[in-house]
Amino acid sequence: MKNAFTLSGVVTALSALPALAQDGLEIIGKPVDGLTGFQPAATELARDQQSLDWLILVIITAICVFVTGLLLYAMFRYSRSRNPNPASFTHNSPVEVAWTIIPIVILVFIGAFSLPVLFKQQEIPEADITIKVTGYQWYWGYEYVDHEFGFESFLIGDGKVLNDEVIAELEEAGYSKDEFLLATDTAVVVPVGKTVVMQVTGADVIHSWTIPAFGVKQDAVPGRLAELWFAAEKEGIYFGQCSELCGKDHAYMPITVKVVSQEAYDAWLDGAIEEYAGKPRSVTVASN
Ligand SMILES: [Cu+2]
Repeated sequence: MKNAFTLSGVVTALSALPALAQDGLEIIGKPVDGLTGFQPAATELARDQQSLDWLILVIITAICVFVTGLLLYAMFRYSRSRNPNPASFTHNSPVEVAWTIIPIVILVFIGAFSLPVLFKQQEIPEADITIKVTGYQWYWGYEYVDHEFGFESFLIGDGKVLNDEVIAELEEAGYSKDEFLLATDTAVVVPVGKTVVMQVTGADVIHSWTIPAFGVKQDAVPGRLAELWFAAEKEGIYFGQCSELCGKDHAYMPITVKVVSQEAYDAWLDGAIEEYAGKPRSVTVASN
């Protein structure tokens, strides 16, 4: 194995294109064994969603504690032994008005915080970079539409066993065995801080494209072009997984997004345009 690692190191150093975007990138957005909760928020959208989640968690916890307390009190205070003759009234207007008005107020309060978050996700801003993503059984295809090139992105390994061969493949692509089932052979590369609009569709059945750390998820429906947007704030590697059951290999079509500096992005873009025969960058600049 040692030899394979050394060899893979050399291969990584030599293969300029994939390694370039990877160098020094920290893996930020990925599930971690034994942890619960959210992945670190890497966009404003994800931060908003996580704050909203906390707000609602506080509210529902308070309601659960209150209702449980009332139940326990009623069970104790009005048990048959303590209260042999139950009251015989049939209604209580003030209480009924209160249990109608208070939930309405709580729901309006939640809506006042949740609707702006929803609108922010759904109102697609002007894009710095537009990428069309197509879900296939069972991999993703990406098109950088401004530059007219595209590529496909497959899971590293066959998803079934993590053997030495797959570990070597992962190492070669700059990952470790911890990224098995998450890492892909090619990745979406975007510059940090730029507004990226993803146009999401499916080629065969419905898939769903997501990066949890960005707070985005969009069904990829054949025949429809849906959109999502994000502006990642921190350089790093982020993973997602197809999130709509799409057939037998649904679990084996992960998503890798690398957020890199503008310079690294430009260099990657030039390499990708060359490799995938896209439209050179200068053409787009001239037409702006
Ligand atoms: Cu799927």
